[in-house]
Amino acid sequence: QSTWPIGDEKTWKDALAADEEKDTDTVTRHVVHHVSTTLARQAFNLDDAGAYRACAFSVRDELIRRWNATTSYHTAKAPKRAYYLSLEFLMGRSLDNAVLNLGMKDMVAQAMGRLGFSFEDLLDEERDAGLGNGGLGRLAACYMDSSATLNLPVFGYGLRYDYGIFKQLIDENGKQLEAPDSWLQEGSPWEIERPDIAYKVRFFGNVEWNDGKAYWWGGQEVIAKAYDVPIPGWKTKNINNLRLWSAKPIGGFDLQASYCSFNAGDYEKAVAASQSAETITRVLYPNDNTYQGKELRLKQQYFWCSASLQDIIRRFKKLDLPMTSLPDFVAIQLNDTHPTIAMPELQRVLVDEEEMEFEQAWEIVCKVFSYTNHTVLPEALETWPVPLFQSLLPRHLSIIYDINSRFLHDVSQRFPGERERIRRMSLIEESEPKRVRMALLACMSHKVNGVAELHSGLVKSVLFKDQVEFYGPDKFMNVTNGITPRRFVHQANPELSNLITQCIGTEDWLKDLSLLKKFEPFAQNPQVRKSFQAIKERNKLRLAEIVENELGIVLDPTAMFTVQAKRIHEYKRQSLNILGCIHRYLKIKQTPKAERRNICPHVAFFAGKSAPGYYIAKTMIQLINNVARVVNEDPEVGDLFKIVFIPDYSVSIAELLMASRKPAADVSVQISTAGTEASGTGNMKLAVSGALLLGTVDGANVEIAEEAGEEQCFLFGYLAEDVDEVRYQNQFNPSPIEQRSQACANAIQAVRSGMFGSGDYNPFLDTITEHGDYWLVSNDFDSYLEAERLCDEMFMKNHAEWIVKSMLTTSRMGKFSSDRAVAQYAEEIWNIEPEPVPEK
Ligand code: NBG
Repeated sequence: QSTWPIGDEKTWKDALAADEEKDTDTVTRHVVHHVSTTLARQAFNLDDAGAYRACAFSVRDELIRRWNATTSYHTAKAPKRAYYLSLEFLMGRSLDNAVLNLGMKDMVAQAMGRLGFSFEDLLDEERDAGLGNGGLGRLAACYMDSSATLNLPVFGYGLRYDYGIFKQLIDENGKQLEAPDSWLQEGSPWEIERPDIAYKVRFFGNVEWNDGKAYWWGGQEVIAKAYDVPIPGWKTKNINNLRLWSAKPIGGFDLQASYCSFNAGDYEKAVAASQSAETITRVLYPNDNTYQGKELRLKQQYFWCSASLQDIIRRFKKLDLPMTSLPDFVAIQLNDTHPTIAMPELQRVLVDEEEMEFEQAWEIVCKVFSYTNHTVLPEALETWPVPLFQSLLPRHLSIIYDINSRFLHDVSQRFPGERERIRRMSLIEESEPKRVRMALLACMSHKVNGVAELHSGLVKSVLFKDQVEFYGPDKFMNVTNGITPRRFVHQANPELSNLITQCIGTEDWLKDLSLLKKFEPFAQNPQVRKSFQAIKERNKLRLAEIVENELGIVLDPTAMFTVQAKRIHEYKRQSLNILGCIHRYLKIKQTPKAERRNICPHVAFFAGKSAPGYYIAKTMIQLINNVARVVNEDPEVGDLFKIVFIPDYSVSIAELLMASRKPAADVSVQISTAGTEASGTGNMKLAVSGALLLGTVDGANVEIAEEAGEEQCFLFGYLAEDVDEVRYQNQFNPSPIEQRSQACANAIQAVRSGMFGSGDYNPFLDTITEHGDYWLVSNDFDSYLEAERLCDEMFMKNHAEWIVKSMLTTSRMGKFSSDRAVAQYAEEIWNIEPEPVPEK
């Protein structure tokens, strides 16, 4: 920038330079400035909440400064960019992450100290941004962090829900209650409102044809307004952008049509219409791994995709290039099938607005998009009823039909006479009513990936078998998930982070996690082993204190802490865990007093939410809480066993449990039925902090065991390749449950006997005993108990070895950094390069 648009160049430059200077004094002044201006408050009435906000605003200023620099550099340079479309971004808290990434933590903590506040306390004032359900949303957040860290020009697009994932409360009967999460009530300091960036989005209406050209008109129009969330990377000037759309009515209350003679009725109609617009981004759908075919959900999807594409195309058009160059500048990643409607939408724009030939346009669309599949569970696969599509998005439906007829023509050329194959591959399912198969549409993009080796294999061999045969195998690949070591080790487990840095002599492992392997030799160093163990013990002690203060349960911090923290789902099998707990309880009670000292003391932690409408999962939560109550109050059990359900699991609670400002797990419980958990990422978070894996051969567990060495893990259960057959037996030729597992039958019997209160647990228990045990709880039960037994034995009798295994696990988790995953997307799918903002 050589010319200054206005005023005096020197004045500008001096002021900008002065603004860039950062030390404790300037930070203190900035915070005070925000207290008195932004918050309009004074020192004497400033509480922690106010101090947090002022502090956050001053950190945000720094983010925005660097964000501006990145934006103008990238605009000038115009590199190819990747756009990550995700309906969920589970960001959690931002303050600690921002100051660490900016390298300002000490400065800011000192400044707040001088002003009379403890920075650590202020961190707890922040509300989580909970704009996601579980792994899929947190993965998107980790990928944003890694993209910024790697200086990659990646832009996120999502929705700014007024209400994020509900707050989970547990009532006196142990049942889950849901309360709204009004996270924006006090406003968020981490977003920048952009009234200047807004697009119109149309729904419903009619399609008319004129001269072979389609016109889509009428219906409802709403405005998508942008809110930007700056994403800092670790030790880089680059700050990326996450753009979230909020729905607004056109022109506020739409009174234009009637403003000559509007009356009370019109006014009310206008207010209602504006509410209907705003409803679109009101709330996040709280389902994880299940599809719910609601009209409003499809509206959310189209609203978000249309706005994002308009924004992407506007940016591209500044380059003044023909539309055919779009794939050289734009890569769009579909995070699951939720944004698949963006494909026909881009086709609509290219054909109807840019007047391109249909075939040529579709070729461009396929080159621009790529798709990540996150599940093989049939209940999670999106298919939208054709009548709903027809009414909400009539032009898109006709485009999909066009694409489908061309596609099926090609299929029938390749596989003549194979009508069954054509029926399977059609984008339209011939059900009543007909349905649009979003995953098959997404498969027309240029790359399709699964999220762990095992999962990607199933994607190819089961889910998209026909598609692999048709398109060839090159389109289908694997990118194993990862997590950001900044948040889940450095920030969450600072003591461990420091120990690693001290041992290997550099902090570089935080941006090249493969360097963790240099920590491995220290597992043989007794001094370091002691420090490692001491850190774990302190973390467990702190977690125990929190549990005592918050839940009134007193824990023995030397007991083995097992953690299963994730959404509550039948396939994730909290069932197996809680029935295992019941077995343990019964066994303790049967063991003569004198022999009880041979029992390994245990604390089983559970955390997770159930979808509000998922009856069986809610029943499992109730059972966990009521078993916990009975066990924890039984004086005979004492310190031998405690069960803790931590309510309202969130990113912040994950930081606490897993890696944690109190990373406290000894054992990571990952026990999904083999072949059902696509990857899992909690397994990675726990493993880097040294928890040993107690798990099935599923998802990323396979690769974790491969990396850590199987000797470090306790694996059990049927393998994915055998599940179908066992399931078939269970359903069509079942043996009595007692034969599959006497221990399982006993635990179930104990529940039915009323030992854990009179809750109605039968619908859940019957899934195991009466309805074919689809998830193989009884079939895997005994081998689960055996794995637990080995685990206990080592923890009790050979704790020194346990610590070595724990250290080996930590040092071998280098693969599971989201940096590695994102670099792989950048190179193999998006074809983009790092664009670091140059030093001045
Ligand atoms: C989830 C899988 C997890 C996986 C995350 C992130 C969906 C549809 N899938 O196993 O269940 O770790 O995606 O890839 O939410």
